[in-house]
Amino acid sequence: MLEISDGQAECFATQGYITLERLVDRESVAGLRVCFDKLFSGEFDTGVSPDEVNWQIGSGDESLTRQICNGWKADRGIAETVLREDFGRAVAKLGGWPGARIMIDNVLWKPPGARPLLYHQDSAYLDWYRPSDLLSLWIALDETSASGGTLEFMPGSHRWRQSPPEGDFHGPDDYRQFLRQAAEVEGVALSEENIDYVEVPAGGGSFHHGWVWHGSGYNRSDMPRRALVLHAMRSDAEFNSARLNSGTGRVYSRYKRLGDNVLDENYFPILWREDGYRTPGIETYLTG
Ligand SMILES: O=C(O)CCC(=O)C(=O)O
Repeated sequence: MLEISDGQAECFATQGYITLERLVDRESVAGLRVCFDKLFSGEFDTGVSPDEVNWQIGSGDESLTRQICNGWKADRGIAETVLREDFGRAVAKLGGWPGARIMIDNVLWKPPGARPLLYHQDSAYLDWYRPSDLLSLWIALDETSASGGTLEFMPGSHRWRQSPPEGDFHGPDDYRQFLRQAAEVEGVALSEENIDYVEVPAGGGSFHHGWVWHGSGYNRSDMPRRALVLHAMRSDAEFNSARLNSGTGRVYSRYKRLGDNVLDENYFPILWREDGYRTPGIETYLTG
């Protein structure tokens, strides 16, 4: 069971992220790696396809980071981790929220030699729901290092101006281009010493704020860099009907109900809420 201390919550509020050495145990890491193999081979156990399948064995560009979004709908092994109640509680504590629900998951696999992922602020893509707050839990399934293209953060940048999304997310030539621009606007002299790398054993990882600048570089190691990400929103969030086609809303507004703005719990289940509520269908789903 993950517990977030007050000290960790303070650190999160200051930096916009925290790093933890252990989020899931060794057995879960091994199980999740098998789920990754299956998902990228097109084996979807539940019969439901993930919402975004950006890479498959045989057709995917080998120089890019492999990505699938909402692997939890296709694979109960992924669901067991990203729908964990204690993860929902931890996110809610860090965000000061009444509860947390899953927005989407990301299944990410950066093989040796693969290109970077662009520095960005997650929340810039997310005004299709409101409050549009986001908090993410990034779980490493391999030991991570700066040279292996691990996740990196600009500390304190969640307090910077909010920038609109720009550029290619996958494999840009200059992955820090927009971070540099944002730093200049803030009057911050950016150097390598400013950057904080998430260097953790397999099973460790980080939590980050929706507005913190982050990205990741080339994988110059001979090891894969796999990560499972839970992107969570507030339990009381709703669709923003004026912005349904903005950012990733182009994909996820398909789950909007006809008559209201409620985020349906079948697609955005509540992991934890302060009054003890958790979407009942989660347990039914996990037991198959
Ligand atoms: O794993 C990465 O390199 C990027 C992940 C990311 O952008 C995120 O979790 O928000």
